Amino acid sequence: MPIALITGTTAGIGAASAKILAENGYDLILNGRRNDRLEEQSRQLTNQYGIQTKIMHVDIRDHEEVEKYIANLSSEWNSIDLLINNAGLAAGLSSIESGSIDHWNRMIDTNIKGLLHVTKYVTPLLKNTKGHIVNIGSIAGKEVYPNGNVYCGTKHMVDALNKAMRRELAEFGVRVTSINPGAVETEFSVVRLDGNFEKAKKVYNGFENLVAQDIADAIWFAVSRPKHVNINELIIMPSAQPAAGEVIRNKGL
Ligand code: NDP
Ligand code: 8X3
Repeated sequence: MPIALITGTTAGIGAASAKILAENGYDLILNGRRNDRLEEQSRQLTNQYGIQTKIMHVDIRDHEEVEKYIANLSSEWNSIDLLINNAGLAAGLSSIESGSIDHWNRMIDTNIKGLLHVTKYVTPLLKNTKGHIVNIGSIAGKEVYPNGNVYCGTKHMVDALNKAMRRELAEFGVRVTSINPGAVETEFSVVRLDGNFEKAKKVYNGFENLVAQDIADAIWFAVSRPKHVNINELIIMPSAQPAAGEVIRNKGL
């Protein structure tokens, strides 16, 4: 069975990706900080799809923990075919002058440094299998919008790293893809708005947002192409979101 390591499987896009890969016979290394969710997810996927799962209860911001976890993988688990760099977040929505340093650090440490930590230690394993890296970027890595400043910056970095990885890894037969969504209703806005569920709900009012399954389907499309086909990048938007930060509401779209 092929093996995938997905970061951030306890919610949203990561959880939907874990499900679609399990349906397609992947054994999974499941990552996140909320261990109760990881344990429940592991049980469910194993029972429902008959796959093997392994929990990676590691905060990807901690490079020493990431290194230790990957180095200690047994021979049954270290033959990784697919890495999905999904874990990430937006924190806050404000101008630079009124931005929170704590929010900035969380985004930079997770979206950029966390992704680098996991990629650094998993890449040698992917070279052995001629595997695939899927980086979850964002429309915020292609465009910017007012008050999105640092989040957009981190996702522009993911876009650059995605291109850099492809250039470094093509000669080893490792494919590299980025998937760049617009508004997907997950826990994303609740996290961004510091747990304010009411305000988070309003982000998706008056139009049909994407759901995590839409993105998981796109990931599976990229992953399931034949080996000679590399999907470099996909941008996937709600039909009612023609650009970053611009949504057409209350028109039945
Ligand atoms: P969710 O908040 O629903 O899920 C985020 C996941 O990341 C959770 O499983 C969370 O798990 C995990 N995570 C966060 N920080 C860490 C960490 N330090 N270490 C390990 N895991 C971590 O958001 P989405 O599913 O929407 O987001 C997934 C990715 O998609 C992100 O990179 C996001 O930027 C990107 N994206 C989202 C869009 C959207 O509109 N929703 C659009 C474009 C891109 P836990 O809390 O248990 O650690
Ligand atoms: C999340 C999408 O448009 O909120 O990356 O930045 S957006």
